[in-house]
Amino acid sequence: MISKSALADLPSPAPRSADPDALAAEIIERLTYSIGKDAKVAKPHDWLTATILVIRDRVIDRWMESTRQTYDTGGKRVYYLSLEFLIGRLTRDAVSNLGMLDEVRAALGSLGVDFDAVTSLEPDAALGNGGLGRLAACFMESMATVDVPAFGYGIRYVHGLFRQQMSDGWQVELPETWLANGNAWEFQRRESAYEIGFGGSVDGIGANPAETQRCVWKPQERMVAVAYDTPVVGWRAKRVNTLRLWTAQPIDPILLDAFNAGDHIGALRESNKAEALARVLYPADQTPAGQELRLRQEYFFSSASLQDILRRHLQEYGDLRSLPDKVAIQLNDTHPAISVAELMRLLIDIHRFGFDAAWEITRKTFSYTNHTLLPEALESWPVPLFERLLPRHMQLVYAINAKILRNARLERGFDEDQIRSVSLIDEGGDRRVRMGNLAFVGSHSINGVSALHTDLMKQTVFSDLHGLYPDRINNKTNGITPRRWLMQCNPGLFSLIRDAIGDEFMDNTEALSALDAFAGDSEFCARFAAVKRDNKVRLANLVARRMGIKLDPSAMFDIQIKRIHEYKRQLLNIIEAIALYDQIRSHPERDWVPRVKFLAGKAAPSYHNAKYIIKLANDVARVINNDPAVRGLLKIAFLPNYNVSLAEIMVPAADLSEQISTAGMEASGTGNMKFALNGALTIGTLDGANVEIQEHVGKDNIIIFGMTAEEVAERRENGHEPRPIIEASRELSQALTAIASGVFSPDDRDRYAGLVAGLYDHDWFMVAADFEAYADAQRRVDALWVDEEAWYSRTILNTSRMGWFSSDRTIRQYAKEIWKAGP
Ligand code: B1N
Repeated sequence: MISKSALADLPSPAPRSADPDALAAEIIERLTYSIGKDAKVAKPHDWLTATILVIRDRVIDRWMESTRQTYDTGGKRVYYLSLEFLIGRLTRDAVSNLGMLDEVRAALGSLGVDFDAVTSLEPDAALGNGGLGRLAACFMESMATVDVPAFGYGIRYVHGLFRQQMSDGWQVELPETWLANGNAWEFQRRESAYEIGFGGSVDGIGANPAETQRCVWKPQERMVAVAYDTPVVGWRAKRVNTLRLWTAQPIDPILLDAFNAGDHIGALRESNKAEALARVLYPADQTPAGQELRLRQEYFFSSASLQDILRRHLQEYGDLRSLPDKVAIQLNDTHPAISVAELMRLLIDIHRFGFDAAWEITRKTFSYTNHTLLPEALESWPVPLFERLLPRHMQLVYAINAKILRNARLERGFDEDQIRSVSLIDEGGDRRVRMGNLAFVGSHSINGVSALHTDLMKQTVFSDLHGLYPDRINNKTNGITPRRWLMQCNPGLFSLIRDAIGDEFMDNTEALSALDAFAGDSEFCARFAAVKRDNKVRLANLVARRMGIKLDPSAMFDIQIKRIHEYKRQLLNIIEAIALYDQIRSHPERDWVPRVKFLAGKAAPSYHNAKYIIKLANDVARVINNDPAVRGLLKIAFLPNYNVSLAEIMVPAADLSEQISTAGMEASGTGNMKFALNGALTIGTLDGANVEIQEHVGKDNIIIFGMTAEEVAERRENGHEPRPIIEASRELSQALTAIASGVFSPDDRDRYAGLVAGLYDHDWFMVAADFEAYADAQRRVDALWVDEEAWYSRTILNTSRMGWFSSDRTIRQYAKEIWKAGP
């Protein structure tokens, strides 16, 4: 150990330089002394690791400075609890935000190494399913950028989201192994380790033990959460925050007493159980996993994070009463909602607070973001499972519920229906703990992720809770980081914009609005078009290389990329493609606009219909792409293994962005924002953030079609009858007949009978109901495409007017209105 007085005299290293020669020298040094390779025989992955180590030093300088600053100023810290962080690659983002792209490129170039080739070897950190996880990643970057002291807390899954392989057009899931070759961006923190318990029993204390008073929980099973930290660099490296991911370890690598007693296998069983906990991300988007292991994951990372937060607060301030003044905890959906009960437990059982005082601290500290209203996506746990795994938390949930219901009944005059709906326990059928209600009552702020979604939250799922606590629900429309989703993924557009309007937009995305003045400038339109074309050539080359499909970059690139889900209506897109195919063959004399329809996305492994939609896309693509009668006017490509890195190539190459969910079902969407920012026109429904995108870009610069959320609700209410609608549309019935009769599946003619029957029987997602409107909208798109200059002028106005959708804006709103933190 080092004495305190000696600590004060310890020297600090000199900050690292950004000079290319110094960088090159250090890269060689790391190659030699950290990796043990001579530059002459170094492999590309060795260069990548050496480069990361050198960049990392620069990040660490800023990281330590940020930490010091938060300690010195006593600033409030924000903790973002999320079971998912869909980060993608880290290296280029870090270099770019450090402002060292040119220098690092030059340094590697001087050593004969290509920066892009080397950084593309980095595996994606795919610790998330889709929009919710990617939002968490954008928020981490924006919190560092706008100078909010923040920690992200999550799980260090050994296997992130599965790799999707296509086998004869079917999705096959393969394990993803991002850590297989190590991860130079993370630091294990052995000292940040906490015990996590499961099961066992609860003892009261004293003569008349009450659940609301201090108890002793004796878990039957215990494990340890150990922290791994990854630095998150903000724009211009003003601040570097921490993403802290927990891994599970057995209490003792080998339970020594069992081992000594000769039970070697029994001793290692415990260790397997611990390590299983953080092994794999649940691949279900919007469908709660429902398995015990998932609840274990949720509790494990909630408890570890809260213990860490309380330890840090006590060390700094010595008293937990000031917790809400110094700590804001954001619950990313209900996945960490057990935190509400866990903080109560820690305050009451460990830190000896009374129930009411603990409840006040809890509510002031937490806030909760809801990301979906789909009934099947709302998390709830069977009471028996909850009770067995977390007996003390079950008591606290009952105690909280009693308090809430008493208030609702006695002070607010709630009737039995309202009581049933605000209760933390769902009593209909098997009894279940409702995590949404727990998160709601345990938070001072509950936010939706787009204006429409927030309205619907008030009207539907949370209407009675909203009646009970009318000032808690608020809106924070999602955003995306313009660093990754413009500057880095679209360098051509980035420099074109810079040439036109200068640098201000780099620090204030809304300054992009200066581009409005260029929408009528034909020379600028031509340059904008040239950038788009380069991006399309790059994507076409990728498709040729990976799939052997030849694409014409002058065709319209029409792209739908997102998780495969019936409410997102990839099926509507595919059916329209079939109808267009029929039209082209029936009317070869017309001037058809050449199109390539791109689709990509993963299906939850157990989602039957979603997997059939993928197979259908591939079956239809095979038939259309090989039919000489379409003369290449229509091509379809389903790109395998959609992930963040593939999105970074596809988004800048899009002419048309498909955002066609059934109105009322997509909470926000964020892909919609990425495309519009990069100069694609949107074809979409009035759903999620599309509504606000239309308000910003203007009605003439977006193609809206279909039923509104209100109309969908009304139609469902009154009983939707799809059959007459289908029969009234020749195009639609022809397309459906073709699918159902096996035109695209000659090897198995009944393959799609079920999928098509669903449209005739109930059409829950309004595919049939919206088909005509969608097909008409697509022909309007064709008409717009023909006037090339007008098209680009519209796309420029999209780029120009999307600045508001920066996640910097979103984070500033959270910081000011919910967290009361930051500058
Ligand atoms: O969250 C995104 C939104 O932009 C999307 O519209 C929304 O669909 C998405 C359970 C979810 N909502 N719910 C989930 C993910 C995983 C899981 O296990 C639910 N994802 C969303 C960001 O706000």
